[in-house]
Amino acid sequence: TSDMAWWQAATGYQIYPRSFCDSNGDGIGDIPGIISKLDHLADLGIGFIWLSPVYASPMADNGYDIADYRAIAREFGTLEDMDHLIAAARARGIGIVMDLVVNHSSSEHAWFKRARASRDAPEHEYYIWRNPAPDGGPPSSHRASFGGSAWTWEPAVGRYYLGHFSPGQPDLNWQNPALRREIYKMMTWWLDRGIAGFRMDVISLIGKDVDAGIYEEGPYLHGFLQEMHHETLAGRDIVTIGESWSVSTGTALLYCGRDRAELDMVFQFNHVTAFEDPEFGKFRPKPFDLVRFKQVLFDWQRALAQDGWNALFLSNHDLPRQVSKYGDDGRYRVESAKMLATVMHLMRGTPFIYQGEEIGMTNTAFTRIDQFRDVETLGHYVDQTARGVTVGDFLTGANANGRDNARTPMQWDGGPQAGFTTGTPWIEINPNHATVNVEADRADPDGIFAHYQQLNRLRREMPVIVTGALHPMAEDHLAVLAYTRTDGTTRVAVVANFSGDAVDFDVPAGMEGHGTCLVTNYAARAAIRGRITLSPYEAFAILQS
Ligand code: TEU
Ligand code: CA
Repeated sequence: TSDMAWWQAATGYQIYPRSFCDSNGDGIGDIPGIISKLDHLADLGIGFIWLSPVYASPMADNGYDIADYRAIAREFGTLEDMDHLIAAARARGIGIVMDLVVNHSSSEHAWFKRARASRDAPEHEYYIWRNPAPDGGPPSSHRASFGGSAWTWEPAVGRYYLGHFSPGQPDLNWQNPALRREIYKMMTWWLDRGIAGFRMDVISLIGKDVDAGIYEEGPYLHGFLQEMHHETLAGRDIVTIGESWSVSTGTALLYCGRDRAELDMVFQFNHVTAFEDPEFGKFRPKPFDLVRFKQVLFDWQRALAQDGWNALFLSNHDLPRQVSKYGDDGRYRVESAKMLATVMHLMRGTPFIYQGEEIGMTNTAFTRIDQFRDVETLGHYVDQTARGVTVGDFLTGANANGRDNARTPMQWDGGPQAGFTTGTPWIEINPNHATVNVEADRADPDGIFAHYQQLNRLRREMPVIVTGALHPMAEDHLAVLAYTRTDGTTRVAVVANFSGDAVDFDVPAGMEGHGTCLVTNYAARAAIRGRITLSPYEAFAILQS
């Protein structure tokens, strides 16, 4: 319909550039590599790419530490390559959504170099400085996300600066109007290059009140987002997705409500944090519980049913591969990859595919800490082993939830370096690339890629899948996730078995009926009523009439 935005009907695809495709054999993915694979993405049927950071950076956090917002990292290419990517994608109907990392910069940014050299530099105020505590120690006990204190001493100015993530990622001081103007100018500069929008890194942190100890969703957040919208985003046909690890169903509409003039969507993580250990966090995962998981996802569906819009995803560059976390990456890899895709893509919202997900890539298992590259994993390794966690236990947690395990290179073919590079990859390639790769999967008409193509096609062709109301079904069932989508007289029933066993399912009255099977990972079903038995990881959608 005409009141539907392009980004509601589109599927997003996340590229983690370092691991996507290396064009020059230095072992690092790059922009020319991405350009060479655009046809793969066009065939998949996506509408836009969320490109993780490609800006100039010392790569302490693989680009989430930006040294120059208007330059491209040398290892990724040039600004000319970037313009070429924007145009080549656009020619295939694909928009480029840039990652906007403005809670912090790199400590190598020219602003920070001036800021740390003198209290009198205007840029000093672009960052967050505090005097030492009376004992000379850091101003507060706040810990950095990647381990250690969040405060770093700078002798040249006799103050500590805040690095909420790590010392290489000093927090920008959003209280400073000149800094905010610089950021808005930079955003406009990118928008004028023809990009399709921004994914905004940890955006809920920018309104922090450090002295009150408030970091997430602080008192200044929505004022800044409204100002940003007014100064740079308004009047452009773009998409904005704000990342927040703290947003809840209670606060979501403050960001993406229709009348707020802030953002279009949020990436929320309630379905992830529900399974983290309160003390040791992600490195000590709690067992998965489907009922709890459904409750979180359905609560989000209910909360944004009338206003706002959901961003649908299970995986990204910070999270485990979905087939390893929520499915079965062994015997039922193909079935469970298709099941998870079906469930997520047919909910109400905009679905995102994390590179490699479209062929069912799995988490890579590492056996030694020196195989990891990630600042988060390495920082927590130091912290947690110092607290008495054994190396073995830490590695188990890291293999389950570490970021690098899902950042290994794209597996394009079964060749020596998976077709990713002709050189030595920056991180080891998953040995299963011999069988799990784009070439093999795409050659199979029943492959995972073909399944995603089908889901993307349905989204383009059937308005009920984009905007139809979602009705949760069988919310207490221990193994089955089910819902219907309705739009006038059209109804789509979606049923998925999250277990590796055959499961009996008493079809709720609200989804009984017969019709046409739209998508399935087993033999097509036409009718569902009474008690049905679902095969391991079976998932299907039926258009009921
Ligand atoms: O992630 C936000 C964030 O809070 C992460 O530290 C998250 O808690 C963690 O990765 C979960 O494992 C964003 C980016 O997506 C991430 O890659 C960056 O490292 C981080 O911000 C800092 O920019
Ligand atoms: Ca390269």
